[in-house]
Amino acid sequence: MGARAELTPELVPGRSRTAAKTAHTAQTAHIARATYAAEETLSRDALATLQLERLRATLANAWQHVPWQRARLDAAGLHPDALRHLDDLERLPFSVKNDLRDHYPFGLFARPVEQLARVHASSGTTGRPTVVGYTAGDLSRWADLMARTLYAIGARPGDLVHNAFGYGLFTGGLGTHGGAERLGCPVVPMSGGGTERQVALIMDFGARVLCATPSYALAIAETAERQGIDLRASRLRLGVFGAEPWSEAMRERIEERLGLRAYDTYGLSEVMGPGVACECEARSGLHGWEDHFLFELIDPESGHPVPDGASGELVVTTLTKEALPMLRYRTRDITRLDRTRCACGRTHLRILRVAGRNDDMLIIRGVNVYPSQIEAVLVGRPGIAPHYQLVVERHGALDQLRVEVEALADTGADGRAALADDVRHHIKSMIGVTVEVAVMGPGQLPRSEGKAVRVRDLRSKGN
Ligand code: DLL
Repeated sequence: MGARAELTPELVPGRSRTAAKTAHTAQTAHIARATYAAEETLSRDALATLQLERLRATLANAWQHVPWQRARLDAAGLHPDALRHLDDLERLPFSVKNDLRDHYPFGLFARPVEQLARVHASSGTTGRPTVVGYTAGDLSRWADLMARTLYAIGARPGDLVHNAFGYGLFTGGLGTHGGAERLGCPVVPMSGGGTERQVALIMDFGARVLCATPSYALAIAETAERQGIDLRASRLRLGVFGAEPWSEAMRERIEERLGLRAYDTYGLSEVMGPGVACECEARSGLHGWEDHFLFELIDPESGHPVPDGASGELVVTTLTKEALPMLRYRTRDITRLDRTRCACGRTHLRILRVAGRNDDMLIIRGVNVYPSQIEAVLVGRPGIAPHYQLVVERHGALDQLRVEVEALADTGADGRAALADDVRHHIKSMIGVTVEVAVMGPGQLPRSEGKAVRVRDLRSKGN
């Protein structure tokens, strides 16, 4: 691990908390070159050498221990000893979520179950769950990467971390927990739910860092406001938010209502969990930790690489996972890559904000729409609360989108009709799609306690 700089700004005695928070925000924006690990600033050449060495070891691990991987590697003529360049990996076909499902539960593991330290799994609401495993070494590297992630956003040893990511089979809670402990931060292992209690403990314990899905962070803010508690006056300074797509507009709302600086963090259980990529203080994309993962961006239709700057599907290869090496895993997440040097001094590429999943993209009358694009239009519109749901229905041969939003206050039928007109108009002019808008009364839409369910697809039900 490299040298660390101590940057924690203390509250200035005699100044209001809010003023101190503003000072902190200004200060963090100028912080640069403070890293948790020396690997974060390796030269590109050194990074490529390390990646090649680790990729060889990963292929060897997969080839020796996972019959399915061995067959694929052999068929591609990619015996681990034959790997000369990182690009050689392109000869190997992609792997997908169904490969994990087809080998349920442990068929793609490179270690027998007795040698594992932990197992996580997806909820399995749509088919068999995908099961992922970790050796003790994997858990330790995960904790390091999550500590690196927390450090990158400005958390420092001793900062109290309120962890509202779900604990359990979901990787968010325990993954973040391990990283906070590794960094030397005391953790409050809240998990999701019990929102009034979350508010009380944030206030009483004086948490400095909040970890949650962005939709749940907003639900916490709303519950506090309803209770007459001003979380902006709490000790919260930093937010680590992720596990679902969210917009810049949502970031602004969350920062305003919680009085903290909000950072985006990305990950997926198939390749590890949270801690795969994270924004730094520059907030101009998420550094993908390239000493542990290889990132590619492909055209989801053709599978061919897309040029830097263009949008495509992220493909990830693990470089240090022992229990479950994943080779060329198609994430379905649509993003862009930025390989230019970041102001913070880190050399790892940046993954731009994930717009959404390929499989969440709606095609409404020929227009491709991601829920996060609708969110960007809705959040912050006057009179509208930042909660929404999208209902997709089929009328005859045409797919129709109903956008359900919530009025901030009880405005009566006329007020609701005016709000609906305003939202419909802005969605049409900014995204180019005609939608139906239903304005509900305050508090009528469901609130998330984890990953928000944004889309209700009624098409398969014959509507
Ligand atoms: O959501 C891991 C995680 C936990 C990441 C906590 C960040 C914070 P999964 O449940 O396997 O793992 O879901 C992974 O969630 O493929 C994306 O579609 C989506 N996702 C995760 N982070 C972001 C993000 C965790 N920052 C899937 N922005 C991924 C947009 C995200 N989508």
